[in-house]
Amino acid sequence: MSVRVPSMSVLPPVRRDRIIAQLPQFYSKKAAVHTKDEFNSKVKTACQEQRTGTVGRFKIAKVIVVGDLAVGKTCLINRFCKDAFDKNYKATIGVDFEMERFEVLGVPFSLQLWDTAGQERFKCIASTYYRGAQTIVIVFDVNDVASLGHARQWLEDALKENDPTNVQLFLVGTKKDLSSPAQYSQIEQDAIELAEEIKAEYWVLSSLTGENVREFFFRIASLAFEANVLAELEKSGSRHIGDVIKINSNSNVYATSKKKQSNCCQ
Ligand SMILES: Nc1nc2c(ncn2[C@@H]2O[C@H](COP(=O)(O)OP(=O)(O)OP(=O)(O)O)[C@@H](O)[C@H]2O)c(=O)[nH]1
Ligand SMILES: [Mg+2]
Repeated sequence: MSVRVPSMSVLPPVRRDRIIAQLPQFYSKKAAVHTKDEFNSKVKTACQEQRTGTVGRFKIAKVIVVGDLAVGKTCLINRFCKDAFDKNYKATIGVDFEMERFEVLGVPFSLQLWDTAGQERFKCIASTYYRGAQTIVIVFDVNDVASLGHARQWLEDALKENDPTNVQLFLVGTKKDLSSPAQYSQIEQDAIELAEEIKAEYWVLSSLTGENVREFFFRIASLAFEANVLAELEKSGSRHIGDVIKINSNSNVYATSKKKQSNCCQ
């Protein structure tokens, strides 16, 4: 008996509330991956001209979510993916993952969200799933200074499995709803300082109320998408530079394809 594997073309359309047409803005200017108002112009043009290479066909960005136990990693993912919130704590055992499909500038793009265990005894299993991440989200609880103190260690562990120059980092404070403004502003100062130092983008949110959750994931998806398209353009650009075309098969005349060179990365 043959098994039919569904192709990408039979996937249902992307949900209307997962369509991104504008670059979502950062949370804090002091700690942002970048502070531009719009998507990179090369990326916008490539999307309009459908020159996004593997992005749009089968590109999936892997996102790993790490941090101390009970800081709210699972609740954060569930709020975004299922619009649900569970007030009872159920520790994640090892890892779990969710797929989220988006459409960015008219191009399909997916995030694979890996929810990892914060408990020490499951850390070993969880860390085997860190490899190949394009985005690392380090979560801490804004009501728990120790969880922010451990952020650096989580980052170090996640980077052991990944190329630091090729990942986007986010430092995220959760449970804002439980914090008073005075308490919160103190820890925020420290968090922004750390984010600046490790070159992470800083966010604060609440999975209970949903504040900033959607904005945060839209920002992750957009920045990962932008980086992926730029990498595709760079790849195709470098291929074209060394490209030679045999212009006369009967002679030994070869020429560099000027046309291809001038078409790429515009
Ligand atoms: N008030 C409030 N509680 C939250 C929020 N996010 C999570 N919680 C609670 O914090 C507890 C832990 O949340 P989880 O999401 O399970 O924590 P986790 O980081 O996944 O924990 P591990 O899987 O053990 O690593 C649960 O009781 C949640 O209900 C939030 O934004 N506000
Ligand atoms: Mg969990």
